[in-house]
Amino acid sequence: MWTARPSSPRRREPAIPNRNRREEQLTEQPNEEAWLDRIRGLLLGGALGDALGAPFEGSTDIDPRRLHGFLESDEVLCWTDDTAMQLAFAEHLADSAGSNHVDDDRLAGAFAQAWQAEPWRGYGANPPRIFATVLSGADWRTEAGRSFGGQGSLGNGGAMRAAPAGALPGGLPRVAEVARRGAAITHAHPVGQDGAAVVAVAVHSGLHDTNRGEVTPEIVLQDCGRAATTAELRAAVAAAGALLDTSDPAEAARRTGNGIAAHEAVGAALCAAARHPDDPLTAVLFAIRMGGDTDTIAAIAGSIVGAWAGATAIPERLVARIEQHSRIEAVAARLADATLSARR
Ligand code: R7I
Ligand code: MG
Ligand code: MG
Repeated sequence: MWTARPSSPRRREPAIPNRNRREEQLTEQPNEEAWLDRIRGLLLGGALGDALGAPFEGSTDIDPRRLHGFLESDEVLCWTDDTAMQLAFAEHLADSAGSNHVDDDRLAGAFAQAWQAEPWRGYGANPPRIFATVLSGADWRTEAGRSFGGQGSLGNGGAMRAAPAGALPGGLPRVAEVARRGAAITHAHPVGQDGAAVVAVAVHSGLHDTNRGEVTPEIVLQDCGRAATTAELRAAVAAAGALLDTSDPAEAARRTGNGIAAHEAVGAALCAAARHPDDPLTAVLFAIRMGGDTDTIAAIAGSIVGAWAGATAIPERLVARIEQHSRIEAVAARLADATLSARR
């Protein structure tokens, strides 16, 4: 995304562009080849983080030897609900990017069908109930609003699938809005939706670094902070920004949290991404070593840095190990094509 950070990172004074320059950066027409590489990075980086993190989900103390052994093995990298939902969202956006219109009922149907086809992917407690409502033809909006005593879910399930919205044209507010709508199908709580908006904005902000090196993690975090509408997500973005020089994942996790709530997982993922903006694998490994909801934190970090740095920054031997990597490549090609065409 930008020129490599030194191995022992130093705090840099960010060169924050003025608002007009930032608008210009975000609307510049990307190069076709670089765009495809970044969209491939978005989806493959997310699947990589999900699959590498999955065996450690819920652990507080990550054994580095076990993580290293898994990384060096030949095992297929099997992903979970995070990637299943991300792919369903990406496919929907690829189909609708041209019209720049998201049909909430059709999207709800796509999520529900992906769950019905593979209910064993490790879904959270609440979404399957809402997906069953969708499939029965009943009102899923009411069902989503009923969750958790009528406040809706603030889990990270909306955020974990939001990254593809970052590829859409139309600017940061549009991207944030689509991500919120994608989350709202299962997550009626404002924090659940705000987590999704912040993830999509992080992707969008870094994807548009057409003159590589101009957009720093500080600028991305500033865009994220502007997009956040809840105190929880504003605090999560600020926590990630304060941890740019922290090399200890456990210490970082103590500051951001690493739980299943959207603001904790998103804060942790932003921290890992901002620490390693040029290297999706290192960002993913940092995220896993933060512990807690490891598949989700690493999936979000992998999507963000994958989008910033491109798939060419992910080791090929790992891409080859990702379950259904050819299908993921095909979805990426469709999303890249649709989002680029929609800009013309
Ligand atoms: O958010 P969601 O889709 O779960 C995603 C997680 C990721 O880690 C995936 O990898 C997968 O393992 O699941 O599912 P939800 O059931 O909506 O939310 C997840 C959990 O967050 C719930 O089961 C609750 O424990 C908790 N939670 C809440 N707790 C109290 N009050 C969510 N919302 C609330 C709340 O409002
Ligand atoms: Mg999962
Ligand atoms: Mg998880």
